[in-house]
Amino acid sequence: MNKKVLTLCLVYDNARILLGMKKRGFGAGRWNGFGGKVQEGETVEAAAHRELAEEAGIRVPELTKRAVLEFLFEGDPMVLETHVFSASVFEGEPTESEEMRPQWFLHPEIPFQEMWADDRHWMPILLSGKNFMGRFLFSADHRLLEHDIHEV
Ligand code: 6U4
Repeated sequence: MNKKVLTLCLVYDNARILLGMKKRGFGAGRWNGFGGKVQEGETVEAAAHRELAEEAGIRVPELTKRAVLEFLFEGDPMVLETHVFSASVFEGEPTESEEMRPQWFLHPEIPFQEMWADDRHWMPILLSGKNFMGRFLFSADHRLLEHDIHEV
């Protein structure tokens, strides 16, 4: 089984969450957290900081580990092992990059219909402060077929 290690960072407080519209590549046209592939010789946490700076133009003094999510696609042996981090304090002004257009959303206005189909299942758990693990199976055309989430 092949594995790709990815990061995903969610910056939020009690009222709002920062999401980015992915402008190109995998998941283009969807709102998502900020992140990407962990590079060779890089720790997962260093990759999370780097992607947040590259894609949203912000720095965070501290990232908190919140979840590991596995994404699988029917007919594809690759597992996307995605390490989810959160932060509430950040430095800088969220700025559009080549890859993402950042925007704040109030919690009740998170645009789940324009996001990956798994997000509606775990984002409320994330915002409630809990840690969790999840496994999600998608069809080749990105419909969510199965999901399994455990709080930890
Ligand atoms: P390039 O184009 O090589 O710079 P890179 O930014 O390294 O890409 P990318 O964009 O492929 O990596 O990373 C995918 C991003 O999408 C990661 O932050 C993880 C996230 N992601 C992938 N599947 C997801 C899913 N089902 N639900 C979700 N986020 C997902 O919420």
